[in-house]
Amino acid sequence: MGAWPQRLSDNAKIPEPMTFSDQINEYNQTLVGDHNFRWGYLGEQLSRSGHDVETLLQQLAAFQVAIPSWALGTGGTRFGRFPAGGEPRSLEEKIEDVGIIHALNRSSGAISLHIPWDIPHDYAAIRQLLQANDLIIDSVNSNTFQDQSGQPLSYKFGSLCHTDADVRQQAVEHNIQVAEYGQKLGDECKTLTVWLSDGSDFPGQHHFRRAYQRTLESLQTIYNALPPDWTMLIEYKPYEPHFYSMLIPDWGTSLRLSEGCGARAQVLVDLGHHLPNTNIEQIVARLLHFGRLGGFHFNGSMYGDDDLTTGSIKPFQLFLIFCELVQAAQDAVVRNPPVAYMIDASHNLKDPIEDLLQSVQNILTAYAKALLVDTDALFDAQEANDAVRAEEVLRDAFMTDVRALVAEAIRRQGGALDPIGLYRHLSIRQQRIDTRGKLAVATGL
Ligand SMILES: [Mn+2]
Repeated sequence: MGAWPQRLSDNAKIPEPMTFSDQINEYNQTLVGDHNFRWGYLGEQLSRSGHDVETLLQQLAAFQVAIPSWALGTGGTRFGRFPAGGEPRSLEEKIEDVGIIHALNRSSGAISLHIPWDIPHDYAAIRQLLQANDLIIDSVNSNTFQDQSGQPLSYKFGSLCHTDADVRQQAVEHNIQVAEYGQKLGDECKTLTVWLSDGSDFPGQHHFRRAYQRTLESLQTIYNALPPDWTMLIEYKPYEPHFYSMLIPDWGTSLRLSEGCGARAQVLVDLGHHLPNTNIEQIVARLLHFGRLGGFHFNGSMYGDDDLTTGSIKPFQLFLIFCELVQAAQDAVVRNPPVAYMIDASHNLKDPIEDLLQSVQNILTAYAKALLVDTDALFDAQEANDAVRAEEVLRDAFMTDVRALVAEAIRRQGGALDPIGLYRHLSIRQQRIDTRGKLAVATGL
């Protein structure tokens, strides 16, 4: 059989539609001259200070922050909600949105899934969609802070701490089921995050010690039902939704509960879950020292659990937290498992995708600055009780403008030099509104 005669010359081929990667490259071309100028200067400055620039770029490239499935819709308060339009209506559309974020910044390659807001139906199709978007689902979150329709027993007076053993059993089974959903979503999903809204609103309402003991036993039952390679993260929060006492108000309680479960139970630090001016970096250092820091929920806080953009209010604190993480990673004495990094924010004014892009950019910036700290000089100053010198070492790194370093790390992985700029340039929100509708509202909060 002979070959078909060639009818079309190469020049006459119908042009392929531009891929997203092509669009990123085209956009980067418009910025690369300016970027190269700034990166050339910074790279030289860092090399002269003794940094291995290639190592810094690799460390930044390796850093991934999971995007929560509940943050892709516009947040709100109990007073109102003002959706951006074109919000993802299904898990599939949420994966598409995270896919855009990851394509733009190459640093958001994982999704933290909320059950029951995002229960998968067709597992094979979800796994395929994840793969097509270069994403994984790395963790699942249970929900015993709301009553779902058709749920036999109410969580009004608590879940894992409840006085009624049947309510506790229902909450335990829900957590085990959430982990089972996770197992079907791929081998990368090995983390169950438990945040309890359990607490009391009035003095005398709870028997503190009995409520704690019931919670411990419930958590132990969940922990023992998890696959042996799974981690259970226990999150704490000082107030809200209850305003007199929360069952797990602080890191000490989370730590004690995790120790009571086993080695794969770990503490999760949510930046917004602290009273104003709490020294979070010290908490992080303590947990690292005990080998119990399992996960992070990034957000920004002015007064409480405000869920503002990470790094928007206290960038220096975010940097100090990363200093602890970086120093612990370099310290052979520290026996802490890998930390799961996740965003847990939902701003009520911004386009959620832009908010997430900003958050990741701020996180990478804080991390990059922490990588620049001259730890030898810092430790010397600490040993010599030279408070001024120690602070200057930190400030020297913090005051360095690392934006070109972060941009270069993202660019080398195929991301955009200006992720939000390109997102706006391509009118992606408008495209979402056109396809999903102005009134499309995300499942979840
Ligand atoms: Mn959280």
